[in-house]
Parts: sequence; C-alpha cells; structure tokens
Amino acid sequence: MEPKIFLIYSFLIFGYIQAEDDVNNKAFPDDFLFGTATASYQVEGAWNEDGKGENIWDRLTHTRSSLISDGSTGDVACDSYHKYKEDVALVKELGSQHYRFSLSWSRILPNGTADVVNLAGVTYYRNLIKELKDNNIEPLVTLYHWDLPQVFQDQGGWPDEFIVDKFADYARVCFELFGSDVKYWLTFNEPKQTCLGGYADGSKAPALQNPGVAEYKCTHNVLKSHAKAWHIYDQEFRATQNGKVSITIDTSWYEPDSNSAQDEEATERKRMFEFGWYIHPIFIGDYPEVMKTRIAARSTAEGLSESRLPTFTSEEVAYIRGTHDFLGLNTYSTSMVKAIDDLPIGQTSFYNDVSVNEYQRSDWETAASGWLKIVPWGMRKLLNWISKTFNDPPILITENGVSDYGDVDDTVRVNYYRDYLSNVRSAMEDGANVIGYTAWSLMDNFEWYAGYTEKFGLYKVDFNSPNRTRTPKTSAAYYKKVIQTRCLVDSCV
Ligand code: GBH
Repeated sequence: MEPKIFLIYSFLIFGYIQAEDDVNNKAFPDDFLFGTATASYQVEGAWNEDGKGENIWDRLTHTRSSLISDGSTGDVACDSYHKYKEDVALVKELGSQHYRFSLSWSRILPNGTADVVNLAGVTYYRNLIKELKDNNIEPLVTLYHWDLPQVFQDQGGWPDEFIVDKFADYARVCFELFGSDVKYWLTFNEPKQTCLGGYADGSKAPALQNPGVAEYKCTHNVLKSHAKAWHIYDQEFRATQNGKVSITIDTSWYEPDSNSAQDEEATERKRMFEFGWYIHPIFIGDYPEVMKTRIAARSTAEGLSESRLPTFTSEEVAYIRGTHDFLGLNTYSTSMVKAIDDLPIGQTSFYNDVSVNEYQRSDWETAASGWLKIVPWGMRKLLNWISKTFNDPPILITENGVSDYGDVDDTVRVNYYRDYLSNVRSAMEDGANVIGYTAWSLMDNFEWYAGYTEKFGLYKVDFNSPNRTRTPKTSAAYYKKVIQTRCLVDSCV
C-alpha cells in the first residue's frame, strides 16, 4: 500500500476523525451490563454520624482545606447516607443493571480493626443493598475507594506492612455481613492513585511526599492485601456466596509520538509502569520485567544496596498470581509519549524511573478537569492492547466519564458517552471481551482536590440546598435510551 493511502486508511480505521455518522451502530449484546457509579467519601456525607470513625479524607479536608480548590469537604456531600432511597430511584430511572458504590471502612469498623463493628453503619449498607435488590439492580461493591481509617494512617498507612492483615480482616467482615447479596466485589479502586497520590506526589490524602520510595512500598502492600482478600473469599465464601472478586486498575491510553522504535519502546514501558505495575502481578505474575530492571539499575546508580522496588518471594508471586475473576478498568483520557534520554540519577521518583516525555495534544478537546482530554479512540486502542497483552480477560469498565461545570444541558457529556461507548463497541468487534460499562458518575459529587468545582454527574445535585436536590441532565436521558435500546444511535443493526 502507498504510505499516503495507508495513512488515510488508518485514520479511518482508528477513528482519529470521528463525526457523528462514525458512531458504531451495532447493538450491544443483551447480556452486556450497563451501570453507574459513586464512592463513599464523595457522596455519603454524615462524616461523624452514628458512630462512624474518622478517615484520612475527613482529616485532610478538616485540617488542610487549602489543598481543596474551593476549601470544601465531604462532610455532607450528596447526603446519600440519608438519601440512599432517592439514589436508588435515580439508578432505577436510568434502567441501570448495576450500581457501583464503595463501603466506608471506618463507618463499618470505627477503629479500623474488626473487634468493634458499628451496627448503624452496617444497617446503612444493608438497607442500600436491599433497596437495590428490591429494584432488580445488581450491587457492585468496592471495599476501598481511598478512605483509610485515620488511625491506620497514624500507624504508617499503606507503605507499612501491618496494613495487609488489617485489610484482610476488614474484607472478611464485609464478605460475612453483605456477601449473601453481593455478586461482584472490587477490593481496591485505582490503587495507583492511593499510592502515587497519597504517598509520592501528595495529590490525594494523606498528602505525603516520599517519591520514588513510598509509592512502591504502598503498592507492594496493596497487592498483598488484594490477594489476601481474594483468597479469603475463595476459601471461605465462594462456595456459598458464588460471587466474583477483582480489582479496579486505572490507566490512560498511551499513544507513541511516532512509529520510531524508540518512541514505541518508551510508550510500552510507560504502559507497563502505569498499568502493568498492578495488572502484571495479578494476571501474569510479579512486576513487569522492565520495572524490575530499570528501578534496580537506578537504585544501584544511586548507591543503594537494594532496589527501591520491593521484591516478591516466589511464594508471594504465586499467591498473588491468578487472584482475579474479571478485570475492573477505569479510564478517562489519553496521553502521547515520546522517548527521551533517561533522566539523571538524583531525585528519585516513579516518573524519573519511567523517563519518558508524556504530553497531551493541544488540539484535543478539554473537559473541566485539565487532565481530562476527550480522546474517544484511546478507549478502543486501550481495550485491544489489554486484551492482547494480558490474555484476553473479561473486562468490566468500572468508570468512564467526563467533567464540566454542572449545566443540566450537558452536550459535551452526551457526546463523550456516545463516542467512548462507540469505541467500546468497536473494540468488542475487534475481539475484546468487554462484559460491561459503568458511567462515572450517577450524580455530581465531591471531586477530591477539585471539591465541587468539577462535575461528573448524570444528575445535577444542588449543593446549596439542604435537600441536595437531584435533577436529571440531558446525558441522563441519553444514557437511559442507550441502556433501553442497547444502541448509541437512532437505530441499530
Ligand atoms: C477516578 O479517578 C476516581 O476513581 C473517582 O473517584 C473520581 O471522581 C473520578 O475518577 C474523576 O476524577 O495530575 O492533574 O494530571 C480518576 C483518576 C484523576 C488519575 C486525575 C489521574 C491526574 C491528575 N485520575 N489524575 S493531574
């Protein structure tokens, strides 16, 4: 093929130019799951009600409010602790088949440890789950969406190994209390954000900064915690409860800046650091080779006697490998990657260990969140790459969505869902085993360091009203129609 023709051809195939008539018009299969999601700290409020213990986001928003763009907190948030029936009615109204939410560890175990169980907290989640089941909505439950009991942070948090047993105890309590009504569990939401954000760059609670060291220790313990919880479920609960347990890992798609061997290699390395760091130990075994060799070499050059990347024993590798029943994937955006010379030895960090130039193109449409560039074709490429690289796992997209400033007439969000879902459908035609899709988020909520300044909801929440009134946006109507017709356009084939 002529290079020029090939270029035009591949543009068409990969959808660089995606006008409305390029939207995939194949119906989604009947058994494909459509749902929506929230997370405990972002929606519940009731931060100190009914015996709930303090967690690291309570502490951070109360003592370091300058870190939050509008100085706000999740003290009340969407008040879902009191309004869960309304929330379930919204989920129902959309026709969602599942609702993904997370449990607040310190609401269930106020001291973090399993010796004291807070009955009011347990009742809240029992009621929520019952309300969902009564409405034929499948609960998809995340055990940990970033809200560590503060008492455990005071003892060192995720970088300290004691946390593994604490998490395992907590997981067992949750399987015991709620497992008879839950078929889908996720141990961790986006552990990369917990570890890099919480302990290396300070962009998430507890906002500590020990880059190049603490994120690796944190991840080591998160992976052990995940595996332990999975084994507990497998040995003690699977036979009677018959559910599935996995983890949600987040990544952008990384596209090489050119097809030069250097850019291709740098890009694959970036994917392995960003995504392989978590999926490789669980789906293949141990950290990716490229992480082990690079971090070891850089550590030696720094004069350290051992690698900053901790080592798993062969027993641990075997214990972690295979601890999945599907793959949970959160993805929002795409970045370009260009090869550069390795960054100099000195300052340690995850990013220096990867040593690439990552950027986003200026002609990509941007959401309210600066990091979120709207690049629908990245979704298709990501799903295909995961399928090829990690032995074709069943993929449940557990988050995907876009932010704006909260207008109910949210055309940007309608187009985002249409175009990203179109690429999901195309990836399925390419052969990716995608079993479901979860829109982030059911409603506007506390967006971490962005407070209430960036909105992701299908429903608007009026944060000025004590009722926290919920109003459907245009995107809610669109998503409802998609779920009903299983089709992204007016009529499907
Ligand atoms: C998800 O994280 C969370 O699970 C969810 O709680 C959250 O509300 C939702 O997305 C929307 O943000 O250094 O400025 O480039 C998304 C994870 C957030 C990871 C932004 C990368 C880059 C920030 N991503 N982050 S920046």
